[in-house]
Amino acid sequence: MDMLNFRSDTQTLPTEEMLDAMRHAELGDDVFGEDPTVNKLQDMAARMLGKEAALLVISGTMGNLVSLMTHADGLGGEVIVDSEAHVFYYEGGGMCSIAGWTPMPVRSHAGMLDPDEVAAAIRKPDVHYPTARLLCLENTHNRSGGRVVPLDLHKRLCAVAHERGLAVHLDGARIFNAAIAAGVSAADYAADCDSVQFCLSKSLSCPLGSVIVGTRDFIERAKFHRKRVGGGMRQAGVIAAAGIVALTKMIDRLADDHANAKLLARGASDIPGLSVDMASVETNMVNIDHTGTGLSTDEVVDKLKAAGVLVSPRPPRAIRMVTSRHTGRAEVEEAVARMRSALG
Ligand code: TLP
Repeated sequence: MDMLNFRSDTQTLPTEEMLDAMRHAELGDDVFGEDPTVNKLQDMAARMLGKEAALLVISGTMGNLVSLMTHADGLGGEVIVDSEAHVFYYEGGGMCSIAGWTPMPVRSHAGMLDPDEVAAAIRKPDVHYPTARLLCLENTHNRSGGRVVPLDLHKRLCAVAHERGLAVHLDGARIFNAAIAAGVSAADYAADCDSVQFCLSKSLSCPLGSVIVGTRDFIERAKFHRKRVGGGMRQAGVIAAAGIVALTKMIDRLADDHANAKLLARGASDIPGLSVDMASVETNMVNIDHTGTGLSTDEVVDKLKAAGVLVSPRPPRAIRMVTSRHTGRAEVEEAVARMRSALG
């Protein structure tokens, strides 16, 4: 076997069926709303998430940014956001510098925000404070190792925000992983949110693309902000065609990635120097603590790379491995054997 790539599900390649669909897609100019394949994908996405309308964007980062620009509506204000959330941690500060929000970070605990801590972070209107207008959630939660926020906690967090007049945006980059693991539907999570962005790339295997869903009015306004940041696409049906395959064929198989992540976690935790909190492995990610090896995170990443296993650093004490359709049971078993000989 060649290099085994567990860095991220962002590295998945399109299926043959996606490539065929892209080749034969019926196309038009989507800035004019005239690409039939884009329109079909957007209708499908809105239906699946139980929302009025949907908008195709280029990436998850653009999905979050355009959603936040739309909620800001030129006014900005304060956004309550997990300090471990992707939108705060990994998106270049676009929420402040482009969308105009002032973040009020609240730290989650193993991926879970505490409704009482969120409530406490929402300050009463006062001439000194930016006005709190938005709560950002993330599910599955990336930095905690793909943890699933349970539906009842998710609903309580949305209620805390709505009771105080805040809107809720969900970064559901991996919402279908969350739904499958929780045994509910993506629409169940979307129901209490004002906007959701989810990725067609990542485990669903599209080469690119994310979708924002919300009310018809929200999506009309989001279209304006997408254009402002250069995301108005022309014959985008080539992207949407792969997205339609993703939504019809690639969701049910996510359970395999979750089972393989558990197998990987069990194998890794048997290697001296490595440990995994098994309860944290709920979807396709595994955060592995390497403290017992006495090595730095970079040293562990380099040793594993030399042994033919690509992983992501989570300094100072961990690496992250993500399963996908390219890393099935055989690849997981081979990776564990390589890790054992590299670090043993
Ligand atoms: N996450 C990537 C890296 O950026 C860290 C990864 O490898 O996991 N929301 C969440 C929760 C994400 O995990 C990501 C990507 C995004 C948004 C951004 O999506 P893209 O990469 O399409 O802009």
